[in-house]
Amino acid sequence: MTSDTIVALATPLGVGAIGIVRMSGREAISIASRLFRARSGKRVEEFTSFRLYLGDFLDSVTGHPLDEALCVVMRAPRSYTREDVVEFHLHGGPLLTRRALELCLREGARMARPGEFTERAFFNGRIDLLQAEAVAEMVRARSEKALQLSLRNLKGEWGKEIRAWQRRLLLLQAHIQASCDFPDVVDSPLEAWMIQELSLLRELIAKGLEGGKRAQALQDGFLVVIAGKPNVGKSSLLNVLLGRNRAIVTPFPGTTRDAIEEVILLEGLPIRFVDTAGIRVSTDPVERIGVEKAHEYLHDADLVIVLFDRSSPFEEGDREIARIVRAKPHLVVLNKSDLPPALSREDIAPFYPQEEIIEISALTGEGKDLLTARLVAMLQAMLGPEENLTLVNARQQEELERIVSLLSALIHDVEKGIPLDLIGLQLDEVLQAMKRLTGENVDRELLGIIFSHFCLGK
Ligand SMILES: Nc1nc2c(ncn2[C@@H]2O[C@H](COP(=O)(O)OP(=O)(O)OP(=O)(O)O)[C@@H](O)[C@H]2O)c(=O)[nH]1
Ligand SMILES: [Mg+2]
Repeated sequence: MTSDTIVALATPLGVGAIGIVRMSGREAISIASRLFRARSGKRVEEFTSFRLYLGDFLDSVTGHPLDEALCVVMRAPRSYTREDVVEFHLHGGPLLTRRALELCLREGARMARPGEFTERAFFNGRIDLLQAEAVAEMVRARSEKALQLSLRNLKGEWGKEIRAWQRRLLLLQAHIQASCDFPDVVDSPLEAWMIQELSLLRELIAKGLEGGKRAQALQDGFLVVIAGKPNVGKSSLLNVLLGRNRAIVTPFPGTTRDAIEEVILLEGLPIRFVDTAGIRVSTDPVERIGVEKAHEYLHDADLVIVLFDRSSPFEEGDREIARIVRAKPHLVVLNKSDLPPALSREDIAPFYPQEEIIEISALTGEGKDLLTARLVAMLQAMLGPEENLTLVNARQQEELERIVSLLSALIHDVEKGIPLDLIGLQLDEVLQAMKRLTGENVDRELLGIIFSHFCLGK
């Protein structure tokens, strides 16, 4: 163990029931022994690993106790970082925990960088890069489903799958090597089998990638955009869906100018609902920016709720909306069902042949349950069967995409009859990409970027 000793708050800075200060590294135990006096009289150096001791956290400057606290030692290599780790559990006040942190620094620890504990766990071989990334995913999980998926990755399931692909590639490589070295001994032609094997692998990886992209919605939330011309009740609908008055509602068209985004869970699915400015041609510069933003959101949306006002006649503004949204997954909704109708289903039907049209009243809440049920059903369908879902973050997706295209090129070259020694080199490239994926072979700079996205103290 050659690393210096790092320290950070493991709990958020603020008022809490407890605040945890965590240290890891060579000096962790000796620093702790200068800062903690156990009630039992036992020295920190003698603490049993993983056992909590009650005592006083000492202010080493004044010599007085700072707080009554618990201390736990987790000795290397059986700790999160595989180094000696010490945690102090203090009463959770921001002043108190900050002071405790300062005292650790004063005694020789240094402030940890974001994600540095997990980084050490990775460098010391306790977890692979996929597991380290799962920790970050877990912390930012927005739904229970995402939590379950990140736990699977943390337990190494995803890594296992990738390593199984790796092994198949290594086997191929061994065969290529053998037939290059002993062309006379290896008799059966390798090419047909190789093409079959590579195609199968490409299919498996592409499937994993596709599932990963779908699963990402469970982490980031499905982007559901409410769109319509001004005054149809978009903001009212957002408020009804959220169950609280989030957006300003007035009888004046052009009320909402900025996009308003809120995340809620429906049947366990995280949804980012966005209320947008009513789409129209406006001379007001602020509203114009709002309308532009609405278009951007429409472009990015996973699903659009196209909203019409049933109480006012169908006109050009509505036609415009219908034209814009048709290409996206959408739900057609007629609002203000509590008022006498001025717009008929026949007006809208030509734009949405064969589609269900849902009627609601954002004022009374009538029809809301049907709308949310349809919405959830559509999002579930987009998500697909949950058993093939794996959480694949952006970095991993990028690497997998590269692997798929390398495999395609490789298959093509084998088919063309390119000499096997060259094929072997290409295969090597695929294996390198696999190693970057799991972190077996990844450059320091990239690792720095990955871990810097972690929260402090993680
Ligand atoms: N009677 C009735 N009035 C509604 C209903 N939904 C909305 N309204 C009214 O319609 C007006 C416009 O509602 P908003 O929710 O502000 O409409 P909007 O689409 O967000 O409008 P902009 O932000 O201007 O684009 C307000 O006076 C609402 O009270 C409804 O279901 N029934
Ligand atoms: Mg509005």
